[in-house]
Amino acid sequence: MTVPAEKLTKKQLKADHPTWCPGCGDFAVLASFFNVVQKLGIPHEKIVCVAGIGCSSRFPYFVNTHGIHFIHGRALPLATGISLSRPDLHVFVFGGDGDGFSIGGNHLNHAARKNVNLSYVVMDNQVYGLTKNQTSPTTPIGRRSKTDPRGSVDRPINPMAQLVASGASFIARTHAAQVKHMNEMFERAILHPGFAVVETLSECTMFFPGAFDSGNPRKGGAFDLVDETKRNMECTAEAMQLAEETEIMPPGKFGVYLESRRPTKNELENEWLKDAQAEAANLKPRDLLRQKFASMR
Ligand SMILES: Cc1ncc(C[n+]2csc(CCOP(=O)(O)OP(=O)(O)O)c2C)c(N)n1
Ligand code: SF4
Ligand SMILES: [Mg+2]
Repeated sequence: MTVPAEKLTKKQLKADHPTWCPGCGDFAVLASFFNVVQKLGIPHEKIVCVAGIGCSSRFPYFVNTHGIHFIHGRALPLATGISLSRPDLHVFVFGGDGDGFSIGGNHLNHAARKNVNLSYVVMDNQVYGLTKNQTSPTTPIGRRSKTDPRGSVDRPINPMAQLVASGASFIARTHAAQVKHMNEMFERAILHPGFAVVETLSECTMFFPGAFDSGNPRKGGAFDLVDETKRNMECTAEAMQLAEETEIMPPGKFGVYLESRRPTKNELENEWLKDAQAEAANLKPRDLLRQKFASMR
């Protein structure tokens, strides 16, 4: 990590006042992002925030960093390009359950399996908030919404199982009402080299209030943690077992489900680039690319 010239402050990181509804869980996620980035002292000019579309995806407006509020479900391919072309930057992706698991679901699978170096926070509220209450891919069966007035009939996806299956190398789960835990998960995700994703249960107080009370001790629920001392953190089978518990024994466990180290796409491409440059008289990457395109004509 590059050492910053001067200490980054929250004041420098804040931008517009968030336009979320009062009590929306996304406020806590934003506060946690400020805390962790400040604590880690990431150089201000090296931070990029990318998002798709949704209430949660409005995130880049509220932070004073490089950033883009992009196309619904397409934050990850854009962030992949930024991460690969500028490995010196810290690339963050923010979005919702609809953006990440529905319209952007396929991009998620591929960015994860390629182990692109970035940190991705999915603010899962189990509903489409921005478009005012439609069923999302994580909405529980039976929940009524504008698209399912008699209650959802479709089996929801299991986000943790999907992330394990797609090959993400760091997978964690937290709750926006558990600030200390959320900070810890974000910090570990940022420090992880590779595709790091944190599913953050973040309540939509407007359309799905109480959705995550079962994981909140202040609301009578249980916030049970993954016991890392009893687990092999690199074992996908163990991670999958924890993922299944989120369905069999809801709300399941919170914490790091998987933390494994394998070469990132950034590292592998860099090796390829160095070899290609050595063979081509140290051409600049853009000239190498031109040469490649010319050979395909
Ligand atoms: C291509 C495209 N399809 C549909 C939409 C409409 N749309 C905007 S946000 C959204 C869903 C957002 O849900 P989610 O990602 O869960 O974010 P939340 O608002 O809940 O934070 C939809 C369907 C769009 N903007 N673009
Ligand atoms: S609609 Fe829901 S998700 Fe969107 S800002 Fe309001 S509370 Fe948050
Ligand atoms: Mg949502």
